[in-house]
Amino acid sequence: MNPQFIQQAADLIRASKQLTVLTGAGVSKESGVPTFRDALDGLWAQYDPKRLATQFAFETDPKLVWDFYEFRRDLMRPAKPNPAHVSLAALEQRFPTMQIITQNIDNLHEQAGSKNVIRLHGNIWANKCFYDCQGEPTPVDISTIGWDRNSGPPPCPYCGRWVRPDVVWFGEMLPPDQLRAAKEVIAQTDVMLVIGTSGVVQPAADMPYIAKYHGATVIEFNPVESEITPVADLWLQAPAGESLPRVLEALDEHV
Ligand code: BV8
Repeated sequence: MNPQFIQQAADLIRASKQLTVLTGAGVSKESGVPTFRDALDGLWAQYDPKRLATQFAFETDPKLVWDFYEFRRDLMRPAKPNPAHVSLAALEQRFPTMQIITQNIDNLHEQAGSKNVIRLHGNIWANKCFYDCQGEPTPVDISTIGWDRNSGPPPCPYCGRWVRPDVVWFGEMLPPDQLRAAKEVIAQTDVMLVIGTSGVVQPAADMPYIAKYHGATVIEFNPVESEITPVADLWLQAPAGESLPRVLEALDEHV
């Protein structure tokens, strides 16, 4: 990776007034969490996650979709924040107004110590009543429910109907409060880091373009070209777990 790009990224971040970070599945890759584009193995290799992560799939086969999320929870459970998550938490220490906007549902930014995290697509560790029977959302703590875990989703303790993961499925609206918070900070952003996203899923994928429209400088951290690369002012073509720590070192060199 070009050391000049590291220095340029550090200089842009150092001079930033509102530093905003958009992350996708790639930031958790080095924690051992497969991205959406990674072929899943075993039983799930035959399924397209985009077709399973929908209300229709859940209503059609609640056990299949519930087991898909249990499979991913089992994959994510041992995952620990990697140097990319840790670097972002350290960056927030230096830039207190820094805001992370994440597409991820694995909670690894929070585990690394990041405080300002907007979660666009929910949290795989949380569950809710499929019908939000007590109001939107109706959170459900499944640790308090005794049910046959081989039978698919547990029954809602309030209405007895399905419980589902508290994540945003394809075709569902994003949580309005999270989307509003993201739009507000993007309008004030002068430097946006875009880390580990293919830039396909809307409306997250539009966010770097909107930031650019508002005059922001966009720095992409991704080993592979993405839908965001065309709008990036700087592209650090390396795994984020390698490039982000080097940018922080370069930041410290000129303190
Ligand atoms: C909505 C939670 C209103 C569930 C997820 C406009 C145009 C076209 C389509 C649409 C549109 N508006 C809405 C849509 C439909 C849809 C959509 O975008 N479809 C896509 C497929 C075209 N969007 C929606 O439905 C959204 N809702 O807009 O509501 C509406 C509704 C209907 C119709 C119109 C409007 C809801 C989207 C949320 C879906 N839920 N997650 C779950 O996880 O199970 S999205 C899910 O997939 C992830 O959260 C993530 O966001 C996405 C995968 O994207 P990435 O994070 O980018 O991951 P990916 O694997 O793709 O890429 C990883 C990248 O990392 C790669 O580039 C790789 O090179 C890089 N990488 C790898 N290793 C590293 C690395 N980078 C750095 N370091 C490394 N080491």
